[in-house]
Amino acid sequence: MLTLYTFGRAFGLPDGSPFVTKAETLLRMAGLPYQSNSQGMFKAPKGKLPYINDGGTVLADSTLIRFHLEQRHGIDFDAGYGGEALAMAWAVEKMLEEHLYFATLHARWVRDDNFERGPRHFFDAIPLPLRPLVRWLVRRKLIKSLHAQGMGRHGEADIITLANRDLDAVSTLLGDKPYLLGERPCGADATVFAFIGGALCPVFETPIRRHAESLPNLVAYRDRMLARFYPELVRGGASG
Ligand SMILES: N[C@@H](CCC(=O)N[C@@H](CS)C(=O)NCC(=O)O)C(=O)O
Repeated sequence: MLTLYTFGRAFGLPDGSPFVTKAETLLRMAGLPYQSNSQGMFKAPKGKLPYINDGGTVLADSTLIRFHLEQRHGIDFDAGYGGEALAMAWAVEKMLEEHLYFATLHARWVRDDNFERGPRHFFDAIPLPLRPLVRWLVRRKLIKSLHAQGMGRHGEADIITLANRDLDAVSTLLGDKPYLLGERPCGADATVFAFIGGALCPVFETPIRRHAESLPNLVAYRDRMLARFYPELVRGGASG
């Protein structure tokens, strides 16, 4: 059976990582049987999660995993959609992965209060004498990578402005449709759900989350996707 390597359920989300959530949502959309394994980080072929082992084929990166599912298993995530709509969906995916992602990383890892609520606990399984050092090293690496990427060079107010533009764009494009392109989910909905769900995560206090909460179609979309693909995570209709 296909194995998906994950961080594991966290913060009421399918996974602490939106990229893992995206890959798992694609598997659920495809209806393929799979098992999750949250012990795979040290063997990750690219040093990141998610990756899969599909009958001996080990493959990292959520988008490459999608292409693999399409090619190996004949899944058509975008059935019924074409042309301009799919080009727009691709652009939305990459905006969320390459732009909004870094703003939410900043909110979770740089702000002390959010770090204490969330990422700090990723290290809870490390033996106590080593834990503070490992936590400090990983946080420092993350902050350096944000600086190298560019988002980390902005002040918090500018980061919020930039992130809110992404949320507004998704909200406008979604409009009153149930899914990004229409009545049925397309492949990009796995990504939109993962990143909008992350932005709305109630564990983290951030103006980005508050802006997302002020866009009712995004909240309804997150709830719709959660109910459809993760009914086990829905408690009284909320995702927290
Ligand atoms: N392009 C990759 C990005 C994956 C990614 O950035 N994963 C992060 C978690 S959100 C990770 O594993 N980071 C661990 C590290 O950098 O050490 C994908 O689409 O899968």
